[in-house]
Amino acid sequence: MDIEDVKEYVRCKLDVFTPNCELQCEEIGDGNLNYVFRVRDVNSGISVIVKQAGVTARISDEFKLSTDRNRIESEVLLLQDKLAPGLVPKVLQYDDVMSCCVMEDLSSYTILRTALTDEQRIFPLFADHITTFMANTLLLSSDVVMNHKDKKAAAAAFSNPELCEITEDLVYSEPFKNHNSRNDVFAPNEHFVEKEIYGDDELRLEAAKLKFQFMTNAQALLHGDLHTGSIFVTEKETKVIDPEFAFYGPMGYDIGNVIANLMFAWSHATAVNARTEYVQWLEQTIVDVVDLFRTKFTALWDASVQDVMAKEPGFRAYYLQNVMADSAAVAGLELIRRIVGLAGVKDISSIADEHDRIAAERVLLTAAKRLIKNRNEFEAGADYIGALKQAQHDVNWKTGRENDEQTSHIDYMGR
Ligand code: SR1
Ligand code: MG
Repeated sequence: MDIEDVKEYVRCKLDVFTPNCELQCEEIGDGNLNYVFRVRDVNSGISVIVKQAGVTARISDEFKLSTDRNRIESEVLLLQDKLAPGLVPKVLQYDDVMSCCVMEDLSSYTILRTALTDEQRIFPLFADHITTFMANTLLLSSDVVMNHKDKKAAAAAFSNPELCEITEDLVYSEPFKNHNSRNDVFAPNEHFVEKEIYGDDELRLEAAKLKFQFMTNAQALLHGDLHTGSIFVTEKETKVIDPEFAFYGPMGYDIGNVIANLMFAWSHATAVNARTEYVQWLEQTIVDVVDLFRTKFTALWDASVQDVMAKEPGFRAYYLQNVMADSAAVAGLELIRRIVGLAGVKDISSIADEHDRIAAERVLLTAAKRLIKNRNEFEAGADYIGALKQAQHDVNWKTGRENDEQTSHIDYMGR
């Protein structure tokens, strides 16, 4: 739909607007896939969001995508609102024919990535909100809690092969091989990526194991793309949006995405010398996301576990340990794919100083490798901060040595 179509559509389809009302409409989408319109009644001030899925991705016709993703997104938002009340926008209606969903307008909120990267704002309740969202939506949609036949029916209803294929390609394959020749590596780090990522056999083997785990472990109904661009915030509230990549997959995929994207914010803040209070809040938020998730997951497990064998002593600890290891690995994969692969993040691309960006990328790639290879060692939130600090130290040490050896500017940039 174009802007005039959207006005006509909501006038006809929505009770909240009268047939003769005066409407304003603008296209506000900044994502990679869809078209997002805000429509407002000039007199009443009432506004809604209309999100429409096209047959190709907004960023490139190369991605041919089923419009069924709009049905999945709408149904998942309705379900998540039951599992984690108040943490997703309200869906007013969705329409299979037009592949569009009408939902609550969150214009008083800010996208978390923008608030962190451009504004360095602190959100004291974010870790609490996002861990409630993840513990509830993941555990309560799993076989641990659900009737197993209902869970299998849900897994079939939310089968999402085309969006999963994007993730299988962009997260789990291309960053390690560049076989489709569409990676987007920052030129001064090309040699570093060739050696440390494409050239690391052990890393590629672990990525292969993780890819098949992503494709086969139908553990819980994931959001599927839970980065800071999929989260709206105010100081008091959090709303998770855009679950069009939702499907039944490993829980760690959502948790690892949240952690990695907070690491991107941390990396940006460090590169631009953000104020200490803000950097400390980001570090504490990474710690809290991991530790609060564990606490909430454990309490919710005890309150809601249904499966007879899942009640065996020791099984909860075994299950959670696997989820935490997957989360660490996915955090590493997300860090690598956003630096090496096709879909970057502005936290990194907006670092203006070339040397700062070179260092920021190398620190995150170094931490990412540790997160993937040593994933079983990441249990508590502090482990993630330890990996970042260790990587910072390793990269500074190597850079210092290169400078001591009077490596030329060009050599250093290209190494
Ligand atoms: C072609 S889509 C590229 C990326 O945008 C989405 O938000 C997902 O993260 C996907 O990988
Ligand atoms: Mg999205």
